[in-house]
Amino acid sequence: MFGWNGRILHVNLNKEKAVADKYDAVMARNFLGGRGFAAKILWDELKPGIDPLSPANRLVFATGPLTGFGLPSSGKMVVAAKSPLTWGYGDGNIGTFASVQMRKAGYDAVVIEGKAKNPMAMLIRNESADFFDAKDLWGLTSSQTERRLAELYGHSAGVLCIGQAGENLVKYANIVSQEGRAGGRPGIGAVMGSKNLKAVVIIGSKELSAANPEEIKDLGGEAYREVLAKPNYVFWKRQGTMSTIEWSQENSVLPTRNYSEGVFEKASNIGGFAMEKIKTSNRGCPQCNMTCGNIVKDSDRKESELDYENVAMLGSNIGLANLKSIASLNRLADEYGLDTISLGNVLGFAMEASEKGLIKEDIAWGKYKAAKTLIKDIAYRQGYLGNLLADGVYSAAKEFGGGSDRWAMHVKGLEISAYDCHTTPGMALAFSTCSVGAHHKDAWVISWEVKTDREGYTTEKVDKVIELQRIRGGVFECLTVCRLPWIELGFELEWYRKFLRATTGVEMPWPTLNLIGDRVFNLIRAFWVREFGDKWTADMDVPPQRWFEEPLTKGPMKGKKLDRSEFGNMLQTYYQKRGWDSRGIPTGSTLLRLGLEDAARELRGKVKMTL
Ligand code: PTT
Ligand code: SF4
Repeated sequence: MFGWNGRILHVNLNKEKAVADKYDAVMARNFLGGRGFAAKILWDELKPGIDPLSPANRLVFATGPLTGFGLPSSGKMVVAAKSPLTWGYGDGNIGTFASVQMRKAGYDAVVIEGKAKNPMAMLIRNESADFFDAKDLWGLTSSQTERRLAELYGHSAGVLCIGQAGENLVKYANIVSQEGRAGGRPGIGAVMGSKNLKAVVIIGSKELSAANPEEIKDLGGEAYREVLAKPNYVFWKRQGTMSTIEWSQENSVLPTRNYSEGVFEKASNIGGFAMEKIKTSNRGCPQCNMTCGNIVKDSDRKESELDYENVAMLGSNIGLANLKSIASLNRLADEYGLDTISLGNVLGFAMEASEKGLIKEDIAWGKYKAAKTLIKDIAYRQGYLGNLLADGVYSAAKEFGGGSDRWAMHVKGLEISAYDCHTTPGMALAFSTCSVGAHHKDAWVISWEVKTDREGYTTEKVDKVIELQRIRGGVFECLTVCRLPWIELGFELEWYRKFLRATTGVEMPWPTLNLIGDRVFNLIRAFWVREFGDKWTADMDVPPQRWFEEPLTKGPMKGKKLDRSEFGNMLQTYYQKRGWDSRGIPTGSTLLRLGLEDAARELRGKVKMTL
């Protein structure tokens, strides 16, 4: 095979052993890489019902056939496991040198099982895998850990590590790399912590084999130049994702005070232009020439990297309007290895519970110091509230009672990303049906939706959600390349087919790529259904009650909310188009059409299936 290394490294932490296994061209062509490989590995290797924080869970790091080549924004990888937050499939996408180094070490994925007896770290260097004591690293923040490891192995070594949140099994702990890139929202960092694994260092020095090395060189050069020439390039370098704050405010979708409103009275204090005034530099992922990490000095005079989601969730969603203070909270999240989206959700949820008198702690909207203390409590699971909030809003609502489940903002247990959907049914559908819970990654339909029939529950919207789930959740997550050149600068999709042909020698027309996207999406759905069995109903795919029950009270969309019955109809149309039954379970013929015979067989033994 060209392009793919054809090897996966299987690590067993109980035995402190690593063995490289080959996989064949059928696996490569059917699942491509990244999310496709992760889904297939987790489906094949996990027994349903296992505790995600037990040694039986698998932690998967997976790259794609473009990773490691000189191609734009291709330095990312998927980190995946059964999620301790949702008990379903979980993954995230992280920009890291570890992706490039893993491919150059000769692997396309690393799969880790078992649990080390004591805190441990691993060094993978080409054919060798060494396990070493990490008691000196345990308890350190992510940046302290990375700096120690860089002293030992050099700055170009790839490092994936956890902070204290992962060690303490906070259910939305993520994995951190390069002091500010973080991935694995559904608690993939907690899975790493449950294995007593503080860090994985990867160093590779092999040449990647490509079908057409000359073509890659030419295409790469041309593509990088094309990115630079895009009209929006200069503005993108200035603000990156931060300009979305102004966009969300203008369109009444900026999450404000636990998603009770879509406009924030002080949005201009925390937007892209405010950020530019305190910005010091740009940082980014490997292989990228449109780096978008906005580095600012925070209120503790330390460096913090700002993105839209981080600022909306730790700013407007908790009623905080001081950008430097938001940056400090964001830095703490990176240091502890806490997902900022879930963190902003639990903080907003606790503030609302405090306001409504459901908890005795006094944490008012916008109180920076209270938020800072609470973040530490969560990361260390200390105190009643810190420990409770470390399990996410779904669990906290059960404890708080008082109808708080109606404003616990999650789908399937994963907290919602930073878009209020009182007035955007299409985006609500995207959140409801995303493969990991409420994440915007599979279908960010909202930008198209607000420009078209904004409040409609149309078939066209259903089609658009599915189209995006195929491209973003499928092609980009399987190739593990960054989707932002396409979305933000209009870098044409056709490039990726050309890249794929040059690296692998395989010509994949769009229908084939879409089929792969559907195969992976359906396998992930089968994973969820296998876990939940007969408890799986269409209610798993429903957005939070707040959006149906409490209209917006401010801004141009004042008085609006979602319509429950229209949403239900739209969801059923989505199921029909996906080839799923009325509970959202793939039919036998859908699974067989996608070549998922295993999944069809196993699900038949678990739930009553439609043929
Ligand atoms: C992603 C989610 C996002 S999406 C953001 S900001 W965004 C948050 N970032 C966090 C952070 O930072 N620190 C932290 N402690 N927690 C964080 N949680 C949140 O995680 C990220 C970029 C961004 S910035 C986005 S949109 C795009 N996401 C991509 C994706 O998912 N797939 C893909 N093929 N390309 C993408 N390109 C963009 O990458 P999750 P990163 Mg991330 C500091 O992890 O779990 O997928 O959730 O990886 O390397 O930091 O790049 O406005
Ligand atoms: Fe990373 Fe941003 Fe570049 Fe994407 S555009 S690869 S997120 S630095």
